[in-house]
Amino acid sequence: MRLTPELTIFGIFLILAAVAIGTLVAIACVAHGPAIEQAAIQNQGYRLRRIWFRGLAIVAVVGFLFSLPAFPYRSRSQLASSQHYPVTALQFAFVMPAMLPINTPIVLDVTATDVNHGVGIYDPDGRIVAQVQAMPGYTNSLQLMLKKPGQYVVLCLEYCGIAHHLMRAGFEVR
Ligand SMILES: [Cu+2]
Repeated sequence: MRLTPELTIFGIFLILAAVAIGTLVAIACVAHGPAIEQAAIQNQGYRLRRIWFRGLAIVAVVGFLFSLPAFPYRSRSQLASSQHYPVTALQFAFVMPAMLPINTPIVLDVTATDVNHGVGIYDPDGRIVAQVQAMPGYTNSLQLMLKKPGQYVVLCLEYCGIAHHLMRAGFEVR
């Protein structure tokens, strides 16, 4: 059996679950004695809750401030200067460019002519890099920066009719 990332994560989950269950069983084994009145531990519980809440709030605010510069969406002016490419989904094909530039901020303007479709973009290694819905009467603007050269695959990710499974397109990135 090949060790896939999914199996690795499952293995880590099993180990952590075993540790958590073991800890609870150990606590249950050593913690006996008369029950404590709730009022006696209530204030301590509230105090712990306050500390926990304030700690989480600080972590959230600091994390937000530090991650803000990496915000993945472009500003209005950056969007205007990005290269736009039309993508149209229909039963049962995609109409789109055969080639897209590498390491360039691009925008795919995605729409559909008949029913809802999904546009899933897979890089040359078969990993999904972006997905967006294609809807009739509406244009979704998908911001992208393709960093790997090679042949990309586009698959429909939303069941759209009898030949949905045949909806497959591709483009080259270089
Ligand atoms: Cu489909």
